[in-house]
Amino acid sequence: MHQSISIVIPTIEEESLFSLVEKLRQTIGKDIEIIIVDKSSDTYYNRLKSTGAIVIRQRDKGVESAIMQGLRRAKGNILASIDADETHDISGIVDGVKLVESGKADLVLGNRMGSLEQGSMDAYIKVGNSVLSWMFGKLYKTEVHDVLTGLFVMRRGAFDSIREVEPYRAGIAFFAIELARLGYRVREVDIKYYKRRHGKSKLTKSKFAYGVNVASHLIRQLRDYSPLLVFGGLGVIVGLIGLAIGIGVLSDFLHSGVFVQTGRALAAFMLVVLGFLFFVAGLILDMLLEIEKRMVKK
Ligand SMILES: Nc1nc2c(ncn2[C@@H]2O[C@H](COP(=O)(O)OP(=O)(O)O)[C@@H](O)[C@H]2O)c(=O)[nH]1
Ligand SMILES: [Mg+2]
Repeated sequence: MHQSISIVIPTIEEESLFSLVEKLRQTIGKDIEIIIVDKSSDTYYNRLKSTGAIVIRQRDKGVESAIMQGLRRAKGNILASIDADETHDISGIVDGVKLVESGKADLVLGNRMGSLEQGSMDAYIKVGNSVLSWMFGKLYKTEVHDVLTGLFVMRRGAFDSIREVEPYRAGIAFFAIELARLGYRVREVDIKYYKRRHGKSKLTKSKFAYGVNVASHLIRQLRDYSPLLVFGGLGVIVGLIGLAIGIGVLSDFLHSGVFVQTGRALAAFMLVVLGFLFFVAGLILDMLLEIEKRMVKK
């Protein structure tokens, strides 16, 4: 490899980190710069000295902030990050570096979704991740399947344009969103995803809240320029769910001749009304935005 590579590894007491560092050096090269951003006990921190890597002790919280601190310290032309728990296949870094070097991408995400080891990812994370990745894809017109991944490779120039941005809680999606909105090309490479062998997840107390936060950052950007798409789309979805429930209730009534499903009928009615209100909100916001645009032009 002719480019210099820096790899940032965020960790909270991860036992797997030590063998990961060894493997990275064996696979990618002895000369890679490894930066560990650590938020663990003193005992663990002292053990990190044996890795020969640069070690930063994180004072604040959050994996995004940890990775950001590591990247700011990195000297390489190509920057990468990987979780310390040895769940991500390091071949993703090798393939990602190639893609960045070829000039085809500025940020490469490791896509785990096509190759999940049994029991490595809960069903609801799979669904949430797919929905968020779909939203991201629609918003930035790039096909990605795993915005919640823990592996990426990034071009130095791309990072330099976001190095002062304050990280928000969205994991690696934070980097993907910030770069994509500036027009940098986000691509992905397929990787295997393994089950955690040691310890528990450290990321957050509630992955659901975390997912909602990622969604809210994505929606915030959409809302800023396409309220009709966001609210209108939401209105159509909610309205259709209401209609589907309503049709179910109606067909039961027509079959049996007795009307018993008052609760479901009420829910259906409310969803249709809510859908309609969302749609109207979208129209009004869209109109306001149009007026604002016209005023700016004048
Ligand atoms: N330095 C640092 N590392 C973190 C923090 N939160 C998570 N990590 C590390 O980031 C990686 C991903 O976290 P993990 O708990 O595996 O998340 P999950 O795979 O989504 O369950 C692991 O290496 C964690 O040890 C944090 O606040 N600071
Ligand atoms: Mg993990």
